[in-house]
Amino acid sequence: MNPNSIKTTCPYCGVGCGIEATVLDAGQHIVSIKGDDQHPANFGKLCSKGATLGDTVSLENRLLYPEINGQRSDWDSALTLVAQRFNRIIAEHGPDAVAFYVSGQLLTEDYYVANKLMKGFIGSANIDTNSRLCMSSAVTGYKRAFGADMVPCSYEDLEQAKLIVLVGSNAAWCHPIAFQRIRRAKEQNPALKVVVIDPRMTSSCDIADLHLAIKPGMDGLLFNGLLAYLAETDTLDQDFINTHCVGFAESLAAAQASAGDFAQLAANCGLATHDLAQLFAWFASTSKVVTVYSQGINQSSSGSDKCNAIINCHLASGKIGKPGSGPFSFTGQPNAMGGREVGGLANTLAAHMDLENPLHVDRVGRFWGSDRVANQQGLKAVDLFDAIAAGSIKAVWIIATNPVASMPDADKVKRALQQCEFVVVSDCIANTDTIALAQVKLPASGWGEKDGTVTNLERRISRQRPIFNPYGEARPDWWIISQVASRMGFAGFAYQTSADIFREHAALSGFENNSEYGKRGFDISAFADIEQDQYDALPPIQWPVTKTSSAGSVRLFGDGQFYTDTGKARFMAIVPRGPVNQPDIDYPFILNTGRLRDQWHTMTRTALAAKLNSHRPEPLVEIHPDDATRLGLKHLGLAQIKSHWGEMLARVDITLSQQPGSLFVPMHWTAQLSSLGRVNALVNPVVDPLSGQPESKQTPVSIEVWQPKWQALVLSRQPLDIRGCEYQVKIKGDGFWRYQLAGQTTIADLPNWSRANFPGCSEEADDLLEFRDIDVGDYRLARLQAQQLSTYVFITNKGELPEPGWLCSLFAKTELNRKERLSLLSGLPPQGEIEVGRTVCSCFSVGEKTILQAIKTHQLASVADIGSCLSAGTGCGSCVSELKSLLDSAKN
Ligand SMILES: Nc1nc2c(c(=O)[nH]1)N[C@H]1C(S)=C(S)[C@@H](COP(=O)(O)OP(=O)(O)OC[C@H]3O[C@@H](n4cnc5c(=O)[nH]c(N)nc54)[C@H](O)[C@@H]3O)O[C@H]1N2
Ligand SMILES: Nc1nc2c(c(=O)[nH]1)N[C@H]1C(S)=C(S)[C@@H](COP(=O)(O)OP(=O)(O)OC[C@H]3O[C@@H](n4cnc5c(=O)[nH]c(N)nc54)[C@H](O)[C@@H]3O)O[C@H]1N2
Ligand code: SF4
Ligand SMILES: [Mo]
Repeated sequence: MNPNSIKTTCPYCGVGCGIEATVLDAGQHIVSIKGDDQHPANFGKLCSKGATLGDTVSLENRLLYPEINGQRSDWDSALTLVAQRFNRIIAEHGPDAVAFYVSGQLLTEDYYVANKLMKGFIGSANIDTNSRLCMSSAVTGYKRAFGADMVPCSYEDLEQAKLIVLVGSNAAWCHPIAFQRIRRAKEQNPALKVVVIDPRMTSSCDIADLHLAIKPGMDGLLFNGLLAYLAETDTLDQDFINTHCVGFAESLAAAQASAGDFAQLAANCGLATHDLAQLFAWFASTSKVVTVYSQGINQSSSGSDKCNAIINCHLASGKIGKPGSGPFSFTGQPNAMGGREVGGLANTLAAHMDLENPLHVDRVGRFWGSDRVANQQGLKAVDLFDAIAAGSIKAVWIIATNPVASMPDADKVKRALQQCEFVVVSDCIANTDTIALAQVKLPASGWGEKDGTVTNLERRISRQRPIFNPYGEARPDWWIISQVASRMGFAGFAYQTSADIFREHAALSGFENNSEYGKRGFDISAFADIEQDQYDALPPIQWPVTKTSSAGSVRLFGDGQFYTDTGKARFMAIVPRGPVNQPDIDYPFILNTGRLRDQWHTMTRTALAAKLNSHRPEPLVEIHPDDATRLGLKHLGLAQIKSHWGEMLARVDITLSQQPGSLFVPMHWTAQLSSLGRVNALVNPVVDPLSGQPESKQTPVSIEVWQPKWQALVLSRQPLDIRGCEYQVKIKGDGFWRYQLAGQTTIADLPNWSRANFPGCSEEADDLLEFRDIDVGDYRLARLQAQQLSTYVFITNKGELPEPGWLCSLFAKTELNRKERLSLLSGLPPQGEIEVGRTVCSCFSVGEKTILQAIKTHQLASVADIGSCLSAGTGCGSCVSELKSLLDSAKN
């Protein structure tokens, strides 16, 4: 390890990869990033997002100073104002008139303090988190089955398993480094089988022996069918069921009643009988099975039941608590797990204690020194924003999440915040859809400045360590919250460092935690007295970590003991339900939403890295070719999608990976980067009655051609403020901005419109190249300054826009030659040069066309050949499945 480098953790997904960061220039915020060879989550590997973190830590877009009503302020005024307004509203309307909406991207220490303030001292449980939208159903599932929210498995189990079922998880894109561990395990042990259950064919199917393109929402039925099959084929683990579980008979009866006969079951799941039979036979006959599940299961109005339907099958076959086995919820955010530990959800208390248990409330009250600890559940996210809309919640503090973009029925959330009496937002970024609505903006320090801990999806606690000093006046979230708490008049928030908070959190986890009081699973009491230097040096470790298990715990429930009243695991009787809103004549398609490989959620940070913006540059809608043909939709044309709740525009991607009747749209675009690309404006606000998690994967929608009168590609060294077009997407490139535009109102005078919209392109400018064919409505304008391209405009009324790869590459050139200047007006590369096409490999910026050309010219036959020729696929490896598809398409 370089002696100047600092070990820290990636701030994106729940895999929790270790990073070694070396600051090259602190003043300019230049840092080199590499994977930490020693970190047990990734052993040195990073995916495209982790590897480009260095491109996201500049001052660009940072919120640097507190603001009140749009004016720069100072910390003292802002903190005092927040404390006073909250106190006043609580005095007038009671503690339930205020709320916090926080995030699984906070550090554990930030989260702990926010929860302590709201539940312990304000005395309301109106603190909910974006984790409600993410894994609250998984929490309900585990709590019902095990009596505690405990993820039983580890990454090691993926390597030891003989069958891995990925259900509702696109791990290849969403948990890339964990997925690569599975890929490697399969390479080393070809007998390891992988099954993907997903209505779409995703990149995760690349290593699958079997892909079950299930009818959307039918997973509960499928796993009920599996339970019935295990009973029928006598492949249950009766000993385990009898000794360690309760409720089996009822659960089996419910499963049998819903499943019906096998042919019927397969038909109801939309699957071929032989495929379903294959999965069932493999599950029944394989001793070591891990079922990995994520948002295709959780984000459902019956998500909790689906989780339990999966867990039931593992309990019934004894496939839990043993190496290579278990129901493994892949949580999404870097610290969703830490949030669960501190009790950051509106229906949990702290350290795995419950709001409705008077003994727990009393215990936490004594520990915190407060007699006003909340003793009933608060409002869950969708209800919480409804209460803001209804005016019963009058002040809200939103921290590290962007609900105007990520909540279902997002326009309603926007309206709720617009009319809310007092909105405070803490963010590290200055421009987000949510912070735009804040009266008070509080600048939080971001990744690279923050200091604390996170817990990854296998219960492993790792340190995030600071590599830079805080920018501007940005401060850690725990500091901001503690300051407000103290100014509200509460004792117990005088923390000096994050280590102070971690110690307290660890002590609470061990407080009255033994058989005399009822043992709680979450216990990190070994750290209750941790010294600052030990905390600073803390190596990654999996909880529980107690005095007797000080090395941490790889796997849970190996002893068959659970955390229910009886110590036995609970089977749940599941009656499967489909999505609440079904397609109808007006909205005949099911809209599925989710993630892309190179963007993180609402793009506030990943879109700062040019490398991450060219894999999928625009909001897109995936549709099956038959549906597209029927509706006259063209590949790369534009489409309007509508639901009962809202509408959007997206670029059409016709693909066989989508099943007929379904559409897929990524969740990422916001109003900051697109005019009409916010998919959550359309998503139904239906929730699971137990967990409150929204059904973000199934909304009935319609789709139709959106025919523009003109389209444009604009490239500019400076960001632009373009008016007067319905479709607009802004994309950051390396040294330039790219705009994809389209409008339905004919522009009467293209040259004048262009000159008015693009700075420096006025009549007088003498450094312009121009081409007009006004009859057909084609117009091009290029501005060269000191031989360099500074602005480029390509407008067409009837034709196609050029692929932008070659044009974008011109911004890296210090001087354009004559051939290039001439080619500018056609938009096509000069003869002899090829258009690189859309980026496939982000690590080495290799485009689709470059790869296809190389396959042809050099007769490349494998991913390894492409790697040695172009380096593509040899970095993070996330593009390997796309390289395989390109090899296949080149063959045909
Ligand atoms: N690149 C990237 N990675 C991320 C994130 C990101 O924003 N970008 N976010 C992180 C977070 S917070 C999370 S929660 C995770 C999410 O990780 P995942 O859950 O793996 O990701 P999603 O794309 O939301 O959805 C997973 C799959 O569920 C499928 N699905 C939809 N409906 C159904 C259904 O009815 N049944 C089944 N079986 N499947 C269905 C979708 O087609 C999709 O492929 O990703 C984490 N990792
Ligand atoms: N349709 C649809 N909607 C979804 C989903 C889906 O699959 N489909 N998935 C859901 C899921 S699983 C999730 S997790 C959510 C995610 O949705 P959000 O949480 O709303 O998305 P992010 O973009 O991650 O928002 C994090 C915000 O915190 C800021 N931030 C980053 N670091 C810090 C920090 O240290 N301190 C502070 N104060 N701010 C910080 C970022 O700039 C950003 O504004 O979206 C949900 N919404
Ligand atoms: S898999 Fe990628 S995004 Fe997830 S923690 Fe690792 S580097 Fe970060
Ligand atoms: Mo998530």
